[in-house]
Amino acid sequence: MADEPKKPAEPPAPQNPLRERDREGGLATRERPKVERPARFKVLLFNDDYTPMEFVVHLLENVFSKSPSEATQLMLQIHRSGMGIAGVYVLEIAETKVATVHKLAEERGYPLRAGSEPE
Ligand code: TYC
Repeated sequence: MADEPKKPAEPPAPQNPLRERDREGGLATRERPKVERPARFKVLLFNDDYTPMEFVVHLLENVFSKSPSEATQLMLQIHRSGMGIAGVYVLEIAETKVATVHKLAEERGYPLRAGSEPE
């Protein structure tokens, strides 16, 4: 066998790509994993001529967690202007609130309408 020149030993391969990236990035420059804030949706309540004011106040207190005075003021704002924002939520919660309003109103025979739209 001919004498081959000895190659210097290769450094061990990185055990996994993550560790290699950590070493290169260093603590100060490491990327922060981006966590998106989930989209938010306004739940709107619409005025009508038939739903009793007390029922709307009751919903605003019990479905939308308003205080009695907030609920009364918001109901009057909807009554006067035609529409108001009952709350702002992530999509699934907003849709559930809308469905709850429609269910409770329909149970009483009231035509109250709610809807949701992106903030
Ligand atoms: N306009 C209704 C009335 O006079 C009260 C009302 C307020 C209804 C707000 C719906 O979203 C509403 N009885």
